[in-house]
Amino acid sequence: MYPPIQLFDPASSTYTYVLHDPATREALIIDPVDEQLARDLAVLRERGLKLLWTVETHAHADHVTSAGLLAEHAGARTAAPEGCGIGTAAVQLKHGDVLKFGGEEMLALHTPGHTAGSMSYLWRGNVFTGDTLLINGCGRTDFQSGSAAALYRSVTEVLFALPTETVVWPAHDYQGRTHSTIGAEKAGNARLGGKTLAEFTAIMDDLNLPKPRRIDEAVPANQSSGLRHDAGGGGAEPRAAQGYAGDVTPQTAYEWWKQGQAVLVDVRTDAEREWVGFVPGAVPLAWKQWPGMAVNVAFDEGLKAAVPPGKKALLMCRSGVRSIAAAKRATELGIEAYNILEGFEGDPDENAQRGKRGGWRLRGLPWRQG
Ligand SMILES: N[C@@H](CCC(=O)N[C@@H](CS)C(=O)NCC(=O)O)C(=O)O
Repeated sequence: MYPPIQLFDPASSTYTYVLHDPATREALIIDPVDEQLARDLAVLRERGLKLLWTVETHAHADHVTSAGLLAEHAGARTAAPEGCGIGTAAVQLKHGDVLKFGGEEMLALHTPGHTAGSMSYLWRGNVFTGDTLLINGCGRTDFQSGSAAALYRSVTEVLFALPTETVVWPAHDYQGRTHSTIGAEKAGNARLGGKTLAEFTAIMDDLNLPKPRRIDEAVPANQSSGLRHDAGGGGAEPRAAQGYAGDVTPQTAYEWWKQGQAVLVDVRTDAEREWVGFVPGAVPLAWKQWPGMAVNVAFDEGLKAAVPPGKKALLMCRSGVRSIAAAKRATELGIEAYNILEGFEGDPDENAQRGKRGGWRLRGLPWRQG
């Protein structure tokens, strides 16, 4: 028996969990936080883990997931509860579904209440309860399709039906506690232990919690796996804090390019350009290349040669994620670099197919194949 790896984001008091199969090193991550992307990639690298899945317990209101970024950087597939409106997740989980990693299996349990789609996940005597059941507490039920009655049923009928020794791993703790057990929560949870539905509803009605600070930004971002394509039509959305000049829509990028202000650099692989299509006149300069998607050692020299002083660089990849890494590198090289939102093909749709959700091609901008 080995425990999950528990990681903490202090800004949102969020716990992220990494589970793995020690034999195959295949892993899964639950509720990753975008600001902790570098830490999580380092954990995976240091432990020699291959990330197969990113999994959400629900669309969070207090922080943004790194699921989309992990899919891009670590090659994971995204999974999320089907009732959470996370249309970009490749797998929409239903109650009873199983996610496999190596010889391990994790079972999805629909536990609505904090949100209508919320799920908990059961793995080897551990239950990851998201915001359904917290240590000596529970998720609030006053927004985002929350329901105190649904949460009461989820906890008392689904989670409390698990063996008492089952270890409870919540999505948050605001007081530094790390885990609990079903037995301890059944006996002592101040909101739910031994309480009737009426008592519980009265407690929840009385909480009067302030709205999470980032709710208006976080929920829509989480419903697209944390990939924020939110730049306004006209100009660039400043992203200086993130290490590059900004994000631009494909249309804005096209205008800047046509006006001669900027050089359009396609950072996809040769194979992507060949098979999916390319923009005539764009500079082909891969950020990463097969095999292994290692960073292209000729990127820096190629970029410096392609972008004359005084011109901006517009970086385009498949969906606007790899191009962020390339834009950061370009900025380090002293170039005013912008990421093109949505990339060439946009995000995957509900069938995990690209090309229907945004992207240079869908926006009707010039491109060719073959
Ligand atoms: N103060 C935090 C939010 C705290 C909060 O509302 N947490 C939610 C989960 S995102 C909750 O369900 N809390 C239950 C509780 O505090 O009892 C923020 O501004 O982000």
